[in-house]
Amino acid sequence: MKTAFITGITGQDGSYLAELLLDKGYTVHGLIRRASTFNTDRIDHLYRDFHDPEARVYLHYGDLSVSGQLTDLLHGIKPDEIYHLGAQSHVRVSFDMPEYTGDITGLGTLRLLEAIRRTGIKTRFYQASSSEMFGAAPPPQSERTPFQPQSPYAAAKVYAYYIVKNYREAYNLFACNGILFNHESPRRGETFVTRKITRAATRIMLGMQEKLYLGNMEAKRDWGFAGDYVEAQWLMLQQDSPDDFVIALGETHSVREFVEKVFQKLDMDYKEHVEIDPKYFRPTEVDVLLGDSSKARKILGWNPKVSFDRLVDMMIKADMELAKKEKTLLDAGHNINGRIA
Ligand code: NDP
Ligand code: GDR
Repeated sequence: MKTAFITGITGQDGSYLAELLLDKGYTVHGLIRRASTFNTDRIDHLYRDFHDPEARVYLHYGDLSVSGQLTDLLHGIKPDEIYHLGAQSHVRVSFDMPEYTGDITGLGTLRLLEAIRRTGIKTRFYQASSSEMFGAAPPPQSERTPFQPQSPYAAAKVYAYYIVKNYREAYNLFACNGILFNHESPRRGETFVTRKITRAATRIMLGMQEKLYLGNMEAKRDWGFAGDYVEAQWLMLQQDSPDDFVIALGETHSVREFVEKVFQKLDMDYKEHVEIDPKYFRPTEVDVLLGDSSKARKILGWNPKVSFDRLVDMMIKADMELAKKEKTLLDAGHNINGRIA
């Protein structure tokens, strides 16, 4: 039975990956941050009290900013595979918190690599690299496309990408960069644009919200389903030799198209509800992302199952259920958290 260590286990990808690895018989250790509120909603269904003999998920407090503790954790757990998904992952926020983003999203990767080197554990390492690294490079983008990062987040991910390559070459580490294009799901954080749209549209439909405020609606993204993408992460660490792979569905849609589609599916006209708020514009934008994942399809045999249209349906369905629950509570006189992304 293999043991995996996941940073970012409480995030969208971490939760799907933990499910996948548990299904495959792994024992899963995850890094979580101490917070004054619960931050384990996405993995609560996987967790069992550690006194339970069936327990296979173990959570450890820690932070990507603290190297000594990461070293101790890896020394103690000695995982066969490390999936490094933890990051300050919001591009817009990275302009507000560039130093923090550089520290966590960039140096966080180095701290883990150093922990592996110093402890001397034999392990395989997955780095959550991003299509944001391509930035201004014209589409389609593949493993051969030069990076042109357009944000502090993207610059931090470029640093992490190259330090992974360096440790692979310098120390013969089995380390892979998965260059993943945008992937979404009902578990997507509510401040990312797809989820913000499906949350708002379903609430608008049930009369709980009037307007949806967005930024640049002309940006185009290659959106796939997170559940399919974590499978690619696992596949990369099962190969005979380490390599870097682009993971993408291979079609691109604008934010406007996404909004239009969601509202249409709910029989509404988005123009009556959507307004532009410049607050959501970015100082520098990534205009078009369109991934060429032919290498991953050929070498990893990766084959995504969920189409763009089905992804939109999944997200609408889940958010409609959530909105209905909220409405029931509201109608019964309860106060709900009405904070909008
Ligand atoms: P999320 O934002 O949903 O999750 C980020 C995770 O990182 C959370 O578990 C968060 O913990 C954790 N984290 C943040 N800061 C720290 C810290 N200082 N110390 C320890 N943990 C921390 O991201 P996704 O699941 O969407 O993405 C996973 C990874 O993949 C990220 O690295 C992201 O940059 C990258 N990526 C994502 C893509 C996407 O489309 N989703 C595409 C390409 C790359 P907490 O829950 O406590 O906040
Ligand atoms: P992105 O995702 O920046 O691609 O990064 P996000 O959903 O935040 O933005 C996608 C595009 O939509 C435009 N946009 C808005 N975005 C947000 N969040 N909110 C808005 O109101 C809004 N209006 C328009 C943005 O300008 C952008 O062009 C995601 C993250 O998961 C990263 O961690 C990951 O690396 C990349 O995807 C690949």
